[in-house]
Amino acid sequence: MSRIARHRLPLITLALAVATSSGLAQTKHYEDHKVARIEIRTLDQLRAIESLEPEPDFWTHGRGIGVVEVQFGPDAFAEFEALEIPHRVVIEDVQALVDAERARLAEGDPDAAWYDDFKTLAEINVRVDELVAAHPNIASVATIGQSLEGRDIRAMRISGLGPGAGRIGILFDGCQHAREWISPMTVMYIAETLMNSYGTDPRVTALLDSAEIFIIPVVNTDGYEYSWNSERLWRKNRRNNGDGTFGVDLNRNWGYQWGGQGSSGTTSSQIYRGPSAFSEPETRVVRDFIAAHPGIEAHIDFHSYTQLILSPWGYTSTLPPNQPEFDELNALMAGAIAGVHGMTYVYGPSYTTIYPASGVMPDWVFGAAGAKSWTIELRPAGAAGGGFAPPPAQIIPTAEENFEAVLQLGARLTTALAMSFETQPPERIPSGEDFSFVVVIAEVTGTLAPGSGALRYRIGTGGSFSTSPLVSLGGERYEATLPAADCDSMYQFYVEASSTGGQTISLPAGGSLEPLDVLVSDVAVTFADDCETNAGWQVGFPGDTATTGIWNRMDPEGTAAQPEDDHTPAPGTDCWVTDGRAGAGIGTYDVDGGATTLVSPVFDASEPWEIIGGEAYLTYHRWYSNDRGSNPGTDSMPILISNDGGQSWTLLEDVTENAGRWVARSFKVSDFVPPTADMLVRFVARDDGGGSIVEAAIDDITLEVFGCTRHPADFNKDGVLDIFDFLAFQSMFVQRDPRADLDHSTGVGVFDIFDFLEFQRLFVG
Ligand code: 0X9
Ligand code: ZN
Repeated sequence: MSRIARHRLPLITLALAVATSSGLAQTKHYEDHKVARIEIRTLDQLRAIESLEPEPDFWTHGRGIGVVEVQFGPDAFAEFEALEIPHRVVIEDVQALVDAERARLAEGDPDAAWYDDFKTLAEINVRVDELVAAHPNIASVATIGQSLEGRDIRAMRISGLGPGAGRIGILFDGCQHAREWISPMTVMYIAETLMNSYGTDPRVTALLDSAEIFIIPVVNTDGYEYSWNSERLWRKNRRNNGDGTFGVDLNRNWGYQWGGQGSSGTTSSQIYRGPSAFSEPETRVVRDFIAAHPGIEAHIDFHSYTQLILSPWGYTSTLPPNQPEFDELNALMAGAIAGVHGMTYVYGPSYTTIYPASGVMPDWVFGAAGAKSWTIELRPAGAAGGGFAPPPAQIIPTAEENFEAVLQLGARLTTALAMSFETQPPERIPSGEDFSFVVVIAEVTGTLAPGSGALRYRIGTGGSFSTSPLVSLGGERYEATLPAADCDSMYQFYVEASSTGGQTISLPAGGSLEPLDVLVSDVAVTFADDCETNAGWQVGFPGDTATTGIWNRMDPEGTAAQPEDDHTPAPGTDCWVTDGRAGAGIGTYDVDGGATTLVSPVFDASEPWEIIGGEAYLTYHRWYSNDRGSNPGTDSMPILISNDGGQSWTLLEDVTENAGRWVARSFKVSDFVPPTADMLVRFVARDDGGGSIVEAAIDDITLEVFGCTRHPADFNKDGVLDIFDFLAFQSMFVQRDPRADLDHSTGVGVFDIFDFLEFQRLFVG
């Protein structure tokens, strides 16, 4: 493609633009036309609608069982009503919608921004020229051919200034269908935002430095002009079919499986495929452009409306061999869109997600040109939202959400390497020993540069990062090692790797700007119960009235509300559960008739002698289900903690989360009550709602005290060795405290000079 920008405007478009802005009235084509949303239940119903005279215009081109939106002229609508097919009129007066849009456009608003309303072909061409002129180093435009009536079809190229080798091509086009006015606006916005954000937005910069983006704002230039100047709801190109009808559906004219299901050989049809594949200059021009750019690896054909993301194929329900890849990328784009304004775009293979259509552009681009290709149907979701003529306030949000989709798609397709933790590194690691974890580096589109994998770490939040190389474990697995550090220090770290093409990626993605924190600390476990035996738990508490679902300890029998397995890894089998039997039905052994309480044995949360600066954490694994049955979500499971042997209780959490799996919860005891040696925890499963299914289970309960291991001579536990440790030792010695019985050579419990000598030995160290 020529990189030379062309600023010349075709005279014909200028002339038409003048006609448009002077408010030249269109003929009233749609007087008394309505759009109905119809639920088609049988193919007979469909045939009946299709055979009405004149044939109604399917705004949704899906012709099958399901919901369709159809525009009827007055006579056809009367006949349609006689068919008594369930429907709802969503646009009462199509002509009024078109007139209102036209009046608004004719009036204009001199202060309006460009994306505040739809734009003519001439206005789009001017904007393209201005944009390219403003960004000459990264953007260019070329005329890639002419339409049937001789209008230019133009393509922009946008690419960054980084080293050129190996960049992939990505193509976006709009307006194969004349009336889908929001599609050129969307691709123009994408082009413009890419140009304006290069060098400032790191995501755009990265994309443009590893891809060249091609954008064809209007494929069907004749049809688009015609839609502005004559018939607002024109869809096809302007081919004179020679029989009094006009137009070929360009999106049925592509030469891959041309002529099949979901296209028509009838010239008057809105989905007329043309006399042969690529019979139309518009499809030929774009085909040749794609063929001339073999670097194009991905493409999106923008249409409207119904909010869909459609991957190949259109002509068959057979899935492409790389369907998992399409599944991932479809979901990626839908998620990106939802993240911007919360809009839902349904996604999936074209044929099954909406309907069969043959000779569509993405089938050719994927099947013949070998590039991943999609149709995106933009806003609105239905004709009730304006159909092909949505309120102009929809332009910007539609464009924004689709910009995010193409940006994320582009990032995904240009990523050389992908890095992840095999398991998320812990928040705490032990002191005094190296700590290793496994990083997985996948070569997505690139190759890992040998030796480039590195762990970067520092102690504290300032200063420079040190480097330790990743060690290959074979395949995609690499070992990263943090060197041993003193207790109570905090590490910050991230992992980095580069591709042979020079792309560097970090994990977490922000690298040195958002490193992970890990605290170096020791731990004393003072209570650990895997519930494989009864460690002293008690079932029952004053006020319990439950009649079924009483807590017991067993290997649970799975139901829709109760786990099949305990939490402890094999060979563990048992947990505490609100009657672990499955029973005849889901409601047989669930909790009924009030509360059943499980009370733990006493455990010690006080600071162990060997730990200083200790913080006690209680951890348990819980299962809770209250989202089944006739009255779901009406109950909860309070979990309470006591530090005085059960005299007083404080709420830890009131569980309502129906996770459907084991959930680990950890609590810092001092956030609730001062830790003591007299701790209890109590689980209250109850059915107060009536009719609802309540199931709960508890497993793997631990009390861990995190802190630093005491120096053996630090007898007053203040972290320093001095005379006060000797005094503390001496006073404990005098009290015959077993902890002062440091020497056992003369017998356990014998307090003598040898204990003093041992203290001295430890102190000196
Ligand atoms: O029918 C079309 O060409 C597209 N829909 S539109 O309403 N904009 O006309 C969708 C084509 C998607 N591909 C398949 N359904 N196979
Ligand atoms: Zn379309």
